Amino acid sequence: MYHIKTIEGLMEAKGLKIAIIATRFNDFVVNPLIGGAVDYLVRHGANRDDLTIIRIPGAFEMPIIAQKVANSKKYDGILALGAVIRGATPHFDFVASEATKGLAHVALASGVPVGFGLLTTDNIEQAIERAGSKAGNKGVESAAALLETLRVMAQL
Ligand code: INI
Repeated sequence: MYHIKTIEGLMEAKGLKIAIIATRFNDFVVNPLIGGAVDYLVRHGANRDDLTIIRIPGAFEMPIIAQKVANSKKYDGILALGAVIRGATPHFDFVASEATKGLAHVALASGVPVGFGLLTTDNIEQAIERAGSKAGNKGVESAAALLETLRVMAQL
């Protein structure tokens, strides 16, 4: 077989400074996302002193806060944790789409990777399932993806 150069990232958090931006909106789901993410990062070598949790009002505010955090150059990566849960009006679609677009824009414009731990669900049950029960914990998954991305980026 041909040897193919492959770049991969280990989920190793030692020495990384990570800002966790977490919404207060729907905090009953967001708090377990934070707990899962912090537990995962610490178990993968992060120093608690290198983690900063920034509480913000809602998902709509995520991009502006992420932009400020990224431009501060104090953090290697950003983890955005929140939950947008569909209601009876189109509000959900605007908040979810602006948060998603804005976070992607911040990551690309700044070069600071953003872990996307924003739940977008049709109902409360789906959100609870993704915050540490039936469907895993999106805080953990997005923390893992952030570590892997950071470790791949360091080799490029
Ligand atoms: N913010 C959320 O984080 N999740 C939601 O489900 C949500 N809904 O459904 O309204 C939500 N709205 C608040 C929004 O993010 C802003 O904080 C608010 O509009 C003030 O700017």
